This record gives sequence, C-alpha cells and structure tokens, in this order.
Amino acid sequence: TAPILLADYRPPAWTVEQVELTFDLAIDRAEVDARLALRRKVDEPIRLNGEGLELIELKVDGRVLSEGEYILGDGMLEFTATGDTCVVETRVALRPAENTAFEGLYLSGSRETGFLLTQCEAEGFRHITFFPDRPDVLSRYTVTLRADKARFPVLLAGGNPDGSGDLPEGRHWARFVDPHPKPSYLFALVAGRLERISRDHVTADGRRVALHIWAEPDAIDRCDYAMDALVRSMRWDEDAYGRNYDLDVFHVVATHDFNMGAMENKGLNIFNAKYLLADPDSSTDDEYRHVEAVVAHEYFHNWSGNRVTCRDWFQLSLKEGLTVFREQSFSADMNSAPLKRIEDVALLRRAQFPEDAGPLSHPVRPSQYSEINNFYTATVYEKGAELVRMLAGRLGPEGFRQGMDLYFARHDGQAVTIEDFLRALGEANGIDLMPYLAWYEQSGTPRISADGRYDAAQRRYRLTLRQRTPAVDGQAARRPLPVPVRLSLFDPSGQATPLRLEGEAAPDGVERTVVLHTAEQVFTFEDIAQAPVPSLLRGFSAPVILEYDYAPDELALLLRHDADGFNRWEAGQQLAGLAFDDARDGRQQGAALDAWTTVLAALFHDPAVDDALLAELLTPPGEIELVERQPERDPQRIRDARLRMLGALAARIGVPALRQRYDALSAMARGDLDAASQARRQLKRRVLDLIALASPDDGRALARTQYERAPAMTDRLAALSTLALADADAAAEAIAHFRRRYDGNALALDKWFAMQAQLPGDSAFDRIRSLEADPAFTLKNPNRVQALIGTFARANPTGFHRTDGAAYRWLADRLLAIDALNPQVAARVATAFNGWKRLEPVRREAAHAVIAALSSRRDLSRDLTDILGRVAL
Ligand code: HT7
Ligand code: ZN
Repeated sequence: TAPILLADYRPPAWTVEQVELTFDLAIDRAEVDARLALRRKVDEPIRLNGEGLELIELKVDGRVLSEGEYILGDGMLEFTATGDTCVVETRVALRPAENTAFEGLYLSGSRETGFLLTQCEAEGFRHITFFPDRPDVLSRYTVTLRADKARFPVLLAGGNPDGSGDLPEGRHWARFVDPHPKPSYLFALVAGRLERISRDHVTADGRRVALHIWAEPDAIDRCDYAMDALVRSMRWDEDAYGRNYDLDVFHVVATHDFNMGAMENKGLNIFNAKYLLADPDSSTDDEYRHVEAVVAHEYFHNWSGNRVTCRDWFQLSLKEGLTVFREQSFSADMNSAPLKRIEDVALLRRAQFPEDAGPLSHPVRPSQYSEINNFYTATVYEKGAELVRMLAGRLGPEGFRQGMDLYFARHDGQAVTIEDFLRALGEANGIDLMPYLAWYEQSGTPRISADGRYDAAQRRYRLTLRQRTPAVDGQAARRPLPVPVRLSLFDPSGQATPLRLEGEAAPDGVERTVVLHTAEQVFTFEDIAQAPVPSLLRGFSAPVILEYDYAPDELALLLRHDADGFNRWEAGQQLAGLAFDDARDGRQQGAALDAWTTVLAALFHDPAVDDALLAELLTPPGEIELVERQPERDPQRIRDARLRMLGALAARIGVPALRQRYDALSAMARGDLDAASQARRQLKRRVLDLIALASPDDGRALARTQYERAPAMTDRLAALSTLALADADAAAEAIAHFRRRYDGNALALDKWFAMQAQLPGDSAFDRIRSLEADPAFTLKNPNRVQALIGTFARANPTGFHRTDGAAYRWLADRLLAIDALNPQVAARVATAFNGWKRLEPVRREAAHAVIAALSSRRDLSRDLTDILGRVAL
C-alpha cells in the first residue's frame, strides 16, 4: 500500500460532535451501538474507518441503509448524506477473545478470570466501531457499558460516572460522560473482576478527585507505590506548569497483556503491569524508578496530548517528546538531577543514536509512514524530548513557563502541529523559534567538531565549532541547525575560568551557552591566563555527537574536577572509550587505559564522591555503544576488550580495597527505597562485578551469599546475574531456585528470562532454545516475548551475532509466528536487525540472506513488512 504523506494532509470532511456508545460486553462476542452526530465541513461523502467489524445495521438520520446504499471495503464504510448535519447509527459485533493483536477490544488473561479492555492509540478505535479515526476529530463521548454482573462486576470508561444499575438476567450497566472533547484514540473501557485502591486528591484549583488504581486480586497489594507516584505527579504538574486535573475521577488499570508501556486514555490510564506494580520482593530499584516515571508520563499527557492533541500522527512528538521532557524534569526533581540526566543521555545513545545511524533513521517529525505504530520510536520520544529541552534552555525557566502557558491556553481543545508549539513558545517571549523546526525535519545525529587554540601572548582562547549531519541514503543535504553549546574552561589546576567573550565589557560567570547557527563559527574568549581544558556541551545541551580531540590527561582533569555532574561522567565515558581502544589494540600500558584506571582508583577512595555517582563512573559504555567505535563490528572482540579494561581497573583498585568496600556496603544493606540505600546497592553491584573479574572464586562466593541473604529483588537479581556471568553451570542451582520461588509471578519471571537471555557466548543460543521450552514461555504475551527473544536479539551481541547465522534464522522463524498473533510486537522485535549492515562481512552476509528471504514474503503484516522493507534497503 502507498505510504501516507504529511504533504497530503487535509482537514476532515465531516467532524463528529457527539458520540454515544453502548456496549454489550462478553468474552466471545460483544456488540457495539454507536450514535454519531456529524457536521459537514467539506462537500464530500461520509467516510468512516472500520476494520474487522461485523456490520449488523447502519442508519442515517433514522433510516436503515440497504446494502446498495453504502460501500464497505478496504477498512472504510462510505455513504452520502444530504444536509450539513446528520446522525449516523451503527451496530457492529466484535470477537474480543480472538483478538491476539491487543488493538481494539481484547481479553487480558484467561477466559475464566481475565478482563476485557481496549487499546486505541494509534488506530485501534476503528477495530471497535465505524468512525473517522484520526486525531483531529474531537468529540464529546457518552458511554454505556452492559454486561453480566458476576463475570464483569467492574465496568469502567473514561469520563465522569453518570449512573449505574441492575438489568434483568443477572446483568448490570454503568454510564460515563466525558465533558472534554477528545480524539478517538483516547477512548477506553475496562470490564472484569478487578480490585482497587483509592485515594482523594484536591487539585490546586479546588477540585476533589477520586483516584482509583485497579488490578487483578493477586496484584492489588503491589499498587501503593504507583498511587504515591500519581499523587506526586499531580502535585508537581500543578506547581511546575499550573496544570490541574479536570475530571472527578481518575482510573488507572494494570494488565499483563499490553503491547507498549502504558496508555494515557482520558480519565482511564491503562498500564502494562510492568510499569505499575512494584514491591520489594519482586521489583528492582530501577523498576521502582520506571514506575514513578511512567505513572507521571501518562498523567502529564492529560494536558500535553489530551487537552492539546496532535493534528495528525506526523506530529506525534508534539505530545510524546514534550511529555517525555516533562517526565524527565519531574524525575530530576524527585530524585537526583545529574543521575537522571546521565540515565536519559545513556538511553538516547543506546537506543536513538543507533536508530538514527541505520536504515530506520527518520526525523522527529517524519514526512511519511506506511504503518504509524512503527513510529513510536526512540527518535520521536527521546530525541523529541531533547528538542524540547533545547527550547526550554533557550528561553530559560520563566520564559519557557510563559511559553507553555500560552501554548496550553491558546490551543486547549485543539489538535495542533509542531509549528503551533514553536509559535506559542516563541511569541510568549518575542523570539522567533522557527529555525528550530529544522531539528524536527532532519534525521541523523549532527556531529559537532570543536577545535580550541590558545594564544598565550594575547591571553586569548579561540574555539572553532563546526557542524555537519551525515546524510542518510537518498535524503537531501542537511541544513545547519541552531546548536546550543554550554561550556566552561578549566585551568590546569581544575578551576573554572571567568568567561568574557570578545567584545564584552566584563566576564559573565564561569559557564556560558554559545549557539552555533551556521556550518562554522569561532568564539573568542579573552583574559584567559593559561591554556584551558574546555568542558563542552555541559549537561548535554544538544543531542549531537561532539568531536574534540581530548588527550587522556585532559579528560582525567575533567573527570576529577568538572562541577557539572553530567560532564564529569561524560569525561569518564570518553576516557573509557579511549581506554577501550587501548585494550582492544593490545596496549595494556596505553596512556588512556592508565589514566582511566588511575583516576577511577583515586575517586574510588575519595569520600567526596557519592556512591551513586561512583557507581556510574565505574560503569564504562556497554558493548552495544562500544560497537560504534568499530568500523566493522565483531561483537566477540568488543566484549573481550571491554572485559580486559574492566580487569585492569579491578587490578588497579585491588581486590582487598574492593572487598573492604563491598563488606562495608553489605553491612549497611537494608531493603529501603531511599536514594542513599539505592545508591549503595548500585555501587555494591559494580564492586561485586569487579571482584568477580579480578578474583573469580571470591566473586562467586560473595554472589552466592548475596543471593541467599538478599532482603529484596535488587540485590537478589544482581547476585544471580553475577553468578551466572561468572559460570552459568555453577549458577544452575540458584537459577532453578529463582524459577521455583517466583513461579506464578509474571514480572519476576520476565526478569529470570531476560537475565539468562543476556548471558554471552557460544552456549547462549542453545540456552535460549531450552528457555523457549519452559512452560511459562509463550509467544502470546508481549512482555515474555520481549524478555526472552527481544533481550537476546538486542542485548546479547555475542550470543545473537553468531558467525553461522543460526540465531538470525531462528529469529526470522519466531517473527513469522509472532506476526501471526501480534503484528506490533513482531515489528518491534524485528528492529533488532537494524544494524546488520555494519557487521563484519561473515555475519553481514548471514544476516542479509535471512532479512532478504523474510522481507520478500507476501504473507506478513503491514507492520512487519514496513520494518523489514526499510531494514533491508
Ligand atoms: N501514547 C502511548 C502510546 C501507546 C501505543 C502506541 C501504539 C500501540 C500501542 C500503544 N500503547 C500505548 C504511550 C505513551 O507514550 O504514553
Ligand atoms: Zn507518551
């Protein structure tokens, strides 16, 4: 099918002002009555999307249309109407239990105990009823649910409750009215046997809101942390953005059967249980943070996405990039800001940079798509958030808040574009932000090369910045972008120097932001007493790759002295990259390897470095990021070199010092969730891994004891992983113990599958195949598929990229099976093939043969066809 183009956008010919939906719900067959009040905008027939629907009846203005009076085919129902308004009534039947794609109305869990729910973003509503299923059609919804009361005691839809009662034959009903016009992708319902926890929240503008979190009975006692996070999020949005919640109730529901993380349906958020349930026995510290972040993200969408929505799906980052940025700011306020920044940039580099460097590269605002579900990407989310961060940095905190206030006020109840966003932010500040549109329209990661020249006679430092964005195949040459570069200059003693730019009367602090607008610009700093070491792109002020030819001792200086927590970590990462080159090329005495191990060993003993930062500093870039340093990728070489550099670090610190630190951290171990306890666990994990490298017997013994005594999941899983990495056979007993201990706990078992899916080496592939035979493994559950197959293909480079190509052929086979059940999940897993072109020749050929054979098939979903077609290019 032909792709959909942004350039072809036309406003809807008919809008829907009012929607009345009545559902008769049951597991095998549900009926949906829809009554739509339409208004004509353009002289065209009425066209309603509808897929997989059994049409029972169609009425226009009260008259039943016979078969010759409408056209039904190709996902569309078309008929004509004469007036400027008309009422369309349809009745359709659906089959929820047969819906394995989890789009539209489907069953979560078993027929006996499971519940019904919907997922409509992006185009799921057309699987529920005939409708102009596009985000620029905003309507008021009244929803009535009817079902058997014993089987479906809880009936929920978005909006305020508007009555409920009993019906004959053991059935009941409930009605919901949503006063806020919304696009169809935000519609949701839930029906089944669920339990709830509740809390009241009074908004800053005085509305009393009943908050309910719903889960299946065995999970309801794991929802308290999410409730606390929700209340924190509501309060934060009131304070930071002046945004209040706008209905009398807010429901949140957990399901184990979900294609993505969570969904911001108006008044009825639905969550993948992975991002809602948390308890110390089954959740790690990272997972607690993810729950807080995702609860906040979905809640923040109530304004950035729901009250102000997207005109079309090309504008997806308008809501997603903005909401990720809002969530990042919230998490930074709730936790440690530098650590959050490190985490976010690490994610951007791990997920978005490779995406943007390969065949799936696309702009934050794509100009075409053939399957929109494939554009919920790291580029739209994470790079999109970086663009909002740049805009916020450009305007400053007060200017950004004024801009956001204008954006929300001006566009409340509208479906808008990225241009509208830039205009509102700019106009509130009297600044033209349109040059930033190029960031949304151009794909690829810009490279900024920096070159500093010190003139001792003139006491002057000239910094030349150049930008270029490598063009991806077949795309137009790149325009220069506005690139904010925040910087400081350090003297050789590690002091930041006051900064006076040429032409200025006096210095303005020790940190400045210069903006590179053209391909090349020179910035001259005056009164610089000694040749400085520049700390560039502080806080990661733009989503670019910085090229500056640092000497190892310059990076060591920044790693010791940079006051910007992010750049301090960054100096360590850069230095680790150079140390990796030494280790890879056999320079065991190399200057970078020496500098890296020396500084880290000193920081290890420095009481001024806090545990959390030290844990991050002791973690060099992962195998997946390090492949970027290799022109042609050989995963085994990369893994071996990385282990050699870590071994050198462990040797430099010394096993006795590592042991002493490990024991001290263990003595303070409690299962508490406060930041200091989390930091200790994180550091303990790093220290244990170093011990296991330098002294495998000690490492194994400590890991075994830690596994047995762990008060909570973080320590337990870390110990299990260390044990298994040290010697998978020796860990077999503990692995089996974990499996028994958590039998029936889906989220804990996902971690069990994922941990083993990452174990490297020749035996990895056989291990995966025996894990597939575990009775708990199923291709029907997206979390399980991601835990085993997704983790293996994406996070186990040595195991997946076998030279014989066996794992590629196996993945192709599994993709076929997953695609027949759930195309969205198949397409996501298939993105693991993204980097095949840069593999070394033997693996590249093997991957190419598999991708070519798979992508030539005609029996694949549109989702999988789209990914494979682009990857194969
Ligand atoms: N806005 C939500 C996106 C989403 C989604 C997209 C496609 C298919 C299924 C989906 N489930 C949720 C999630 C978010 O960004 O908040
Ligand atoms: Zn979102």
